[in-house]
Amino acid sequence: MDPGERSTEATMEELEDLLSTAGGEACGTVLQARPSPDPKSFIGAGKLREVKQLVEDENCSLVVFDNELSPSQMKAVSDELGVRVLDRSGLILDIFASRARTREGRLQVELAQYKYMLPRLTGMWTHLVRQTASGGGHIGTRGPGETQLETDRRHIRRKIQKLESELESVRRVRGTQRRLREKNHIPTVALVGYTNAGKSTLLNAMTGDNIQTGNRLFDTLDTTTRQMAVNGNITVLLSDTVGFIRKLPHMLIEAFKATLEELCMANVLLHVVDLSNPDWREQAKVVEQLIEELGATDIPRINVYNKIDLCPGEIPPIDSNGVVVSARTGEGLDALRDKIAEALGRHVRLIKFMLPHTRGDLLEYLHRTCSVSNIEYLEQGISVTAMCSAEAYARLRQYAVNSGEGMGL
Ligand SMILES: Nc1nc2c(ncn2[C@@H]2O[C@H](COP(=O)(O)OP(=O)(O)OP(=O)(O)O)[C@@H](O)[C@H]2O)c(=O)[nH]1
Ligand SMILES: [Mg+2]
Repeated sequence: MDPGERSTEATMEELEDLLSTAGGEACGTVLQARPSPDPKSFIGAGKLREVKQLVEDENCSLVVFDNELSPSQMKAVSDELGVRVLDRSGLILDIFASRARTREGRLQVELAQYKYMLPRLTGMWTHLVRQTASGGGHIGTRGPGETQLETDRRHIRRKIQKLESELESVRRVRGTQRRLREKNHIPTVALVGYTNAGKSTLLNAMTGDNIQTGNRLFDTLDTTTRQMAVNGNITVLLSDTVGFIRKLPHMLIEAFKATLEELCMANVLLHVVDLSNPDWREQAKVVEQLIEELGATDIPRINVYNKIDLCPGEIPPIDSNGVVVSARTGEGLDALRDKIAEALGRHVRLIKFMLPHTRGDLLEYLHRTCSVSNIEYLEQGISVTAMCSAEAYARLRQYAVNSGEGMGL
């Protein structure tokens, strides 16, 4: 088994957190070490009996597997245990479904759910048949045969297509908004990180905003973008997005790809790490892998080691790209702003120009390529303040009042 897929005490603890996030309560945990999964029942007949005993003793109504089971394994296990069986992906999908707020978020989750359901259809039908048969003397009635199953498959495929095209049109709108932002040349900084690392809390602390945060997994599903003043010279857009987790179901990554692609458009990534979690190194690795999968490795990155207020004693050595902060107490946030300014400063800078009245063409150029924040028509010329790219600065340098030093020119 891929080491990333292996269950450990840490992943089981996380599974319990996921379960309570979904509104359940764990009544027992079974961990098993075996070289490879049993093709039929995943855990093997002996272990299955042990789980069945636990289910009966504790009167459990649901069994959740930390690993992904094949549809037939899921059915075999559920038949044997006589209770509902979910795997980690199914549980995460369930949480996402309860959290999605925006139209795009809801469409994305629904799409992922249908994709998850499609190969599992056979098992679900049999389940249904068994229930009706035992529930009310319908013996002899014909169950849904292959024809029914095929109709349902077709139905779900059509539903998937419909969702995909609805998503497409929602995204076109967002694409327009993004192009508008690009046109205005406002640099963007995106927060990424493991779920519960403190991304939304950090966004609130940096922008004075009040978006929802919470000590539960997957609190944020939709992208939120806010303006943030990095310093007197630079204003950026800071965006918060869905958190990552180990073994994130693939259909969710696929469904959320467009939301996540926003990350690839950012000028700087802030990777938020929860330093108070004993498992933070592993979590950071998972995030690194997903950043790679999304093709965002080339974007300058700052590692933000958060929740330092919860870490008594010595701080572990961190990389030179890193900064230690507490989104709760505000400690280290100035240092973080400096780091962001440093990372961005090579690309954009707020410059004040004094243009001759005769150079309306340059004013037009600034409007077209930069974000202009202030214009005053004075006797000695037109005073313009704009967020400039190195290119724009180079072109209008002779009229600049302040310097664009350090922009790599
Ligand atoms: N003590 C302490 N708690 C923090 C800090 N930053 C965040 N938290 C808490 O950690 C929990 C998670 O914070 P969020 O900001 O919701 O985390 P997130 O990364 O946005 O999580 P998801 O949206 O679920 O991915 C909340 O209970 C916060 O109050 C910090 O610096 N110190
Ligand atoms: Mg959040």
